[in-house]
Amino acid sequence: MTTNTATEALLHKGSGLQVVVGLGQSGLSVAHYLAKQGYQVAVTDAQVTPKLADKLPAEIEIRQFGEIDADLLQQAARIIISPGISLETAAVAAARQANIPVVSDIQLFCEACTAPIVAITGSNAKSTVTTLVGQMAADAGVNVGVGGNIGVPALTLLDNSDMELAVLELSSFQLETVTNLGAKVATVLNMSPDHLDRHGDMLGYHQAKHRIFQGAKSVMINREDALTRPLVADNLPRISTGIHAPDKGQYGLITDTEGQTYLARGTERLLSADKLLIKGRHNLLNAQAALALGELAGLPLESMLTTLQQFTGLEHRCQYVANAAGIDYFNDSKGTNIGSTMAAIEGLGAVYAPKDGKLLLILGGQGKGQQFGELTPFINQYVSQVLFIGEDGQQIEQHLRAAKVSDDVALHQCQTLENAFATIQQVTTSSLSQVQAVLLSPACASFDQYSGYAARGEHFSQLVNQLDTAQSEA
Ligand code: UMA
Ligand code: ADP
Repeated sequence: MTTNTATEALLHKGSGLQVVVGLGQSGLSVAHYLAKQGYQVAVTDAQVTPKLADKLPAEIEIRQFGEIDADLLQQAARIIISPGISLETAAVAAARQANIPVVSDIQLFCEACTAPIVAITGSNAKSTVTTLVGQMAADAGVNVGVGGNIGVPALTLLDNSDMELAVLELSSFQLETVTNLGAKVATVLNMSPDHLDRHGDMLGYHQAKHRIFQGAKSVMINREDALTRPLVADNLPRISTGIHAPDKGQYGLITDTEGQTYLARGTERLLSADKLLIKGRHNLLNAQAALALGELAGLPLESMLTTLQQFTGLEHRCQYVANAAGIDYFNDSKGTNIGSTMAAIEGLGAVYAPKDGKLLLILGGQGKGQQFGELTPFINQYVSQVLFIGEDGQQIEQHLRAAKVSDDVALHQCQTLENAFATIQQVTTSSLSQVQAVLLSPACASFDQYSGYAARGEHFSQLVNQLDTAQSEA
C-alpha cells in the first residue's frame, strides 16, 4: 500500500475540485488524504469556526465556513460528504440534482485499501463486535486496523502500510453513498428502527444498511432477524448465528440436560456461556457474530476463543456502576434506540425482575422518530418505574400510554438526570418499592443535553457515585 505522492499529485491535479462537506473527524481525514494525493481540495461547514479548522493542511485554501456553501458545491468534480450531514441538505440536494457525485470517506477508503475488509453494520452491537473481531485478529498476530463509525476515521487506517486486515464499523450514514464496497466479509448484525428521521422509514434505513453487501466475498447472517438476510447469490460463502442449536458449520447455542448453555459450532460445544465476561442473551449472539466473522476472515478458532474469554465489554453498554442502598445501578447510555433498550431490559430483567423485584428505567433524549410503544411489553414485564428525561420525554410517555403501558408502572417526567436522581431517592425509599436495579438505557440520542452518549453515561455514573457517598456518610 505504499503511495508515490509525487506521481499521484500529477495524476490527480487535473481531476477537478474535491469538496469536503463537514469538518468533523471524517471531513478532516478526507481533507488530509486528498490533499496528500495532490487533489485540489475545498472544505465547507455550517459552523462559523469549526473546531478542527486549524488542523487542516495549509495547502487547502478554499475554506467556506458559516454555511454549507451551495455555490462551492456546484463547482465540485466530486463531493465527499460527512456522515452527520443529510443528503437532503439543500446545497447537497442541489448538487446531486446537477449530477455531481456525492460519496463518503468509506468510498475513498474501499477504493484505496488493498487489505481485506471485514465490514460490520447493524442497529446495535456494532462497536462491541467490531472491537472483538479487531482484538481476535490482533491476538492471532494479524496486523489489523480497526476504524469507521467506532471513532477512528477509516482513511487514517491507510497510514499503516503493513495493514493485513481492516475491520470497519459502518453506520447507515456512511453506507448510504457507498457503491461496491467489496468486503471480504460483510454483515448486518441486527435491524431495529433507528435514524428514521434521516432515512424516512424502515425501508430507507434497510436499503442503506444493505449496501454493505455489495461486492462482498462472504456474508454472516443472524438467523434471529430476517431483516439481516442479504440478497446475494446462493453460492456465496455464508455462516449464520442464532439462539438455537446450529446446523453443521453454523454457530448457535446448545443447552445440556443440566441447563448449562454453550456456544456451539455445529454439534461441537466451543465454550460454556458462563466463561464469558459479557452477559445477556444479546452478548451470546455478539460472541457468535465475532467468531463467525473471524472464521470467514481466516482467523484461528482456538485463539478467537481465548480472546472471547478475556473480553470485558465496552463502557456505557449495560455497564455495572455501583450498588447504593441495596440497589444496583447500570449505565447503558449507549442504548440509543429501542432495539438496544429492549435487549438491556430483557437482559437485566431476567436477572433482577424474575418475580416480585422490578427495574427502574430512565428513558429519553432525542427520539429520532422512533415508535416507543414497542417498548411497552418489555416495560410491563420487567419495569415498575419509568423516569423520562430530555426533549422527547413527553412524547415517549404518550407513546407508552397509547400502547397500553400497565397501570402498575409509575411514569415520572423529570426533564434532567439530576431531577431523575431526586425522584429515584423518593421512589426507592418508599416501603412499597420493588426496585432492585436502576437502568439508564435512554433509547434516544443525547445531543439535546450532552455532547454525546459518553458524557451522558459519565454524568449518570457521577450521580450514582454521589448517591453512594451521600448514603454511606448518612
Ligand atoms: N455539520 C454541518 N451541517 C450539518 C451537520 C453537521 O456542517 O447539517 C458539520 C458540523 O458542524 C461538524 C461536522 O459536520 O463540523 C461533523 O461531522 P459529522 O457529524 O459527520 O461527525 P464526524 O466528526 O465526522 O464523525 C463521524 C461520525 N458521526 C456521525 O455519523 C454523526 C462518527 O460517528 C464517526 O465515529 C466518525 O465520523 C469517524 O468515522 C459517531 C456517531 O454518532 C460516533 N455515529 C452515529 C451512531 O453511531 O449512531 C451514526
Ligand atoms: P453500536 O455500535 O451498534 O451502537 P454497541 O456495541 O455500542 O453497538 O452497543 C450499543 C447498545 O446496544 C448498548 O446499549 C448495548 O448494550 C446494546 N446491544 C449490544 N449488543 C446488542 C444486540 N446484539 N442486540 C441488541 N442490543 C445490543
